[in-house]
Amino acid sequence: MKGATVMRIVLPPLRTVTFVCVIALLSGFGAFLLLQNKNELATPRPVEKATLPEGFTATVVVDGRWRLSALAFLSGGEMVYGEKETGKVFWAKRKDDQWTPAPEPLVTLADCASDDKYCERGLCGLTGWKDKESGKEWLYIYYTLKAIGAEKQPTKNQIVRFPITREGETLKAGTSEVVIPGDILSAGWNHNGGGIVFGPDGMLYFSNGENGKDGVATVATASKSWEAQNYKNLRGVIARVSQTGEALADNPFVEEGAGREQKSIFAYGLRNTYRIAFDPVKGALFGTENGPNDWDELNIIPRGGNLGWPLVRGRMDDPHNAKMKPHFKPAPGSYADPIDAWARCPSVTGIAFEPGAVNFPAAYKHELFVAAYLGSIIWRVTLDESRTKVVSREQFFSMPSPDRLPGAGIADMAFGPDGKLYLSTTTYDGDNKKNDRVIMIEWKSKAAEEKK
Ligand SMILES: [Ca+2]
Repeated sequence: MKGATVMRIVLPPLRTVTFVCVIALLSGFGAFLLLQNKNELATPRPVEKATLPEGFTATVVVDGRWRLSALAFLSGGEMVYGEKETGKVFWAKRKDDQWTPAPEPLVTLADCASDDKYCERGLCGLTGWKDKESGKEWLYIYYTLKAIGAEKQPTKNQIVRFPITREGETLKAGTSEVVIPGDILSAGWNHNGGGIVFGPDGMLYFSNGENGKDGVATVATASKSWEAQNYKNLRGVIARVSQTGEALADNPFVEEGAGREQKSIFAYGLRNTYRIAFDPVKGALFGTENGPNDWDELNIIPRGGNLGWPLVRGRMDDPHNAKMKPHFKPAPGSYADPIDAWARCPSVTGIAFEPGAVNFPAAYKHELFVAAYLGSIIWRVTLDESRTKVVSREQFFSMPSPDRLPGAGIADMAFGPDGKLYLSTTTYDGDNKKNDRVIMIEWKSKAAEEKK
């Protein structure tokens, strides 16, 4: 995600509370605050003033959580959602068309970096995976470890997995195993990635940012960002590993003498790819990419690809890149331009493909959705037949105050097995630490139509 100027909007506590209350009362939403403790708002309830195409609705289905940085679904249809700083992963079950959140967390990461001064560190990503042969299921978590030993601040991200079992209607998580150890995912305070998904090949893909501070490097002024152009370490990359974290022999940078990190890399040249998703139609890997203050990107991430950071922002042929190009000599065929870019960064976060008109209308079948933190926007992206070019990008959803609380935005987004689109929010001010929620977007018309 973006740097401190965007992420850390700090207001004095009194001013924050006053601002929230004024907005709430002006909008008519104040009745909720007057009738109920603000930490215990009723769910489900409609999202006030959400902007959506006709026939769609947005409903708060989980509330009272804090900084929900990650959201995913398990094979039984359960929703799991993780809090960035507490390291807690909660879960909810859908029954009789209602989501019921379990009161106790499924997992608590006791060693998760837990202070908000760590900015983009903490619980960064979640995904579920079920082995079809053994029937075993796992929850994978990408997170930052607390400072270890003499360290003054956390410096290590790791990936672990927990075996998942079911007892009646209750989910249980067993003892965790380390999949990717922290010593090869060194963390800076920002650009910690956290995109984590299984591919159609059954392999684990994850994104790590370059852990560098903002800034555009040239050869002459090489900065930490330059590490994104170094495919010998896992900074500024997409990695591809086995279910248990081993580098794969058919990865693009495997060569004699290469270390584990290089052998794990699938693509490089990335600043901070926050989320990744596979196209269900053609199987290509897509990712959102956070630019510094300009040029957020939507990328197709090819095997062995160089995505250009820090030497190219947005498209290579854009005039602002002219001074960078003389230094940039990617290997033939390796460089990949973004398929879409935002000149002014909205801080793109979540990315999800519609699973096949399960709940959404037929016109939305396999459409791509991209979310942004700023303004809580979701765009509908239509691809051409080859699925490699953007035909159109139109705003699908936005959420103003009061449901967009001060400093709150969309952190993650996923389609559920019910074909509905779910998003989680992360608040960067507010002192009650219970502002965040999961919102469900569904097409009501389909249910009404089917009843006819
Ligand atoms: Ca790029």
